[in-house]
Amino acid sequence: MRIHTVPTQPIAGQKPGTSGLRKKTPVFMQPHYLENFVQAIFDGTGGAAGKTYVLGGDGRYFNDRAAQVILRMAAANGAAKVIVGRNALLSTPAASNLIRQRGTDGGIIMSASHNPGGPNEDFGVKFNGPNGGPASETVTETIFAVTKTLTEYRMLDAQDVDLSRLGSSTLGAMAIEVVDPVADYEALMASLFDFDKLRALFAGGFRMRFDAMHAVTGPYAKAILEGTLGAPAGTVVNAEPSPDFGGGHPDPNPIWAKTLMDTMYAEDAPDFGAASDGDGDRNMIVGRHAYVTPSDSLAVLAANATLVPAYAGGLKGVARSMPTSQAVDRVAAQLGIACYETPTGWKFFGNLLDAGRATLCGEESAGTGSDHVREKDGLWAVLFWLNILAERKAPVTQVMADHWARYGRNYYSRHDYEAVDSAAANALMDAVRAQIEGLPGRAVAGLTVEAADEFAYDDPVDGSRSEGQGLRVMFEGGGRLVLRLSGTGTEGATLRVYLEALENDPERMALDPQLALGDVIAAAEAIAGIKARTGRGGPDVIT
Ligand code: G16
Repeated sequence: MRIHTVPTQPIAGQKPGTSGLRKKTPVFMQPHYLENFVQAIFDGTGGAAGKTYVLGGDGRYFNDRAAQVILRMAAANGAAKVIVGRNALLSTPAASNLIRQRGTDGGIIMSASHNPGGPNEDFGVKFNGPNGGPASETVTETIFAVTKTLTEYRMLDAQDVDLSRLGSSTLGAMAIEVVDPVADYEALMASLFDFDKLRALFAGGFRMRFDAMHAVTGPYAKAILEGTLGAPAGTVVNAEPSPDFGGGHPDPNPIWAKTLMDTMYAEDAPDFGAASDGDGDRNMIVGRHAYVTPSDSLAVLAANATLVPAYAGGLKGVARSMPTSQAVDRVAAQLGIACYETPTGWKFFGNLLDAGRATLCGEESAGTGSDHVREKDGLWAVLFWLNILAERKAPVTQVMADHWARYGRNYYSRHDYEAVDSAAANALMDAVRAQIEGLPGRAVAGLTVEAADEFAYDDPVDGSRSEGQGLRVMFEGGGRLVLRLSGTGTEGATLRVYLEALENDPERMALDPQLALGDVIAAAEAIAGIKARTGRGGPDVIT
């Protein structure tokens, strides 16, 4: 088999965002586009020669073709071995686990996460390092720098590899091992949670609905929930991964998982509902008639962690992204453990987990995880909740009511303005940035600003500094407004407005969050002039 050195030119705009490079699929399918980026990954990480990688993706359109290209390029670049999920499928947390378990040099994950898939939707590629986590900003900056000077890439002249059959083969001089995408992940879950208790829970008639949203967690949830834990057949719905996610938007929130919400708010609702996203790292938790926000979910997991075998010895610390509500901070304070505040992006948790400073991490964007892998993990969060419910023998509504009674309630919501004109979105951020210094002490919409800044993070482990990570305004009484532009969108700019209000009055724990947040919403409009600047009457998505 011949190795070709293919001449190419730098392609503009290959800058990885919050989590890898995400673009419209037709962009990724342009000549040289994928190839340039993959070569930049290899070159930007010291070359592929002699290295072992994990490869898999969420099964979206172009996943299968991209996998063959990446394998041929890995072989041409001298990689020793690639471990691939069957049919090039691996959920993001399962890939993270394989990278760690097999002690590989990293992995390439093909996914645009919760973004829709299909010939005209989104595709993405990201590199995870040897610790199993998304590459740090330093590494992604190096990869981006390489894309700007690239003049050639290497490609092996070879037929497609049969990725449907488990086992070992070779591609040129490179070894390929096709593995069951579920097996190692399930073994990991069994080592963390009390599977006997969970089997007993389902045997006792506990009813659950898991919506896999036609995405990658279908096979995982079927195998673990219905297969191993004995939940009745039909517990997992939309379980067959499809290249366009059944035409849906595989983002587990009350808007995109509306059918699940309808089921969970019906008269005869099951006891517990959950969903996961395109690549299986996000989760949504909903009890009977009780949606749990991701921020509250993180706080509940932290407060109840010692009920779960893996965390019975207590937590070393917790971490949340800056826009995530401060509910977990209150738990950490009572537990007497550290609570870290990081920029948005799972990559920022890696150092804290590696250094043993944090055990649990979470984000408002429906991600929760722990030191068992270096990615957020959707099904893990679901099993964590099930383990807590099995121990506490209480419905989700009760768990939440008890939690708020003890710690107070951080009402929370995120308003998204999608596909906004980029210049208008940047002008809005600039306008707020210009006000920041003068805000403290000012009264806005009935609230008094206590502090305001542009968030910057100094990593306590490696000393690196990340600036420009969102504008935040803190109000007296614990309320907060955060504004930032998304780093995962593929069209224009997405403005995210994060809203939070603290309530300690036991009589006011069951308000409609949008009402409870009324003052903060009004303050956001007064400070940022969102309607005028975006030309929108209101947010596109409220979660
Ligand atoms: C990615 C990152 C998350 C981040 C989320 C939202 O999630 O892994 O850490 O919170 O994007 O980012 P943004 O607000 O910039 O759109 P995923 O699930 O898309 O990989």
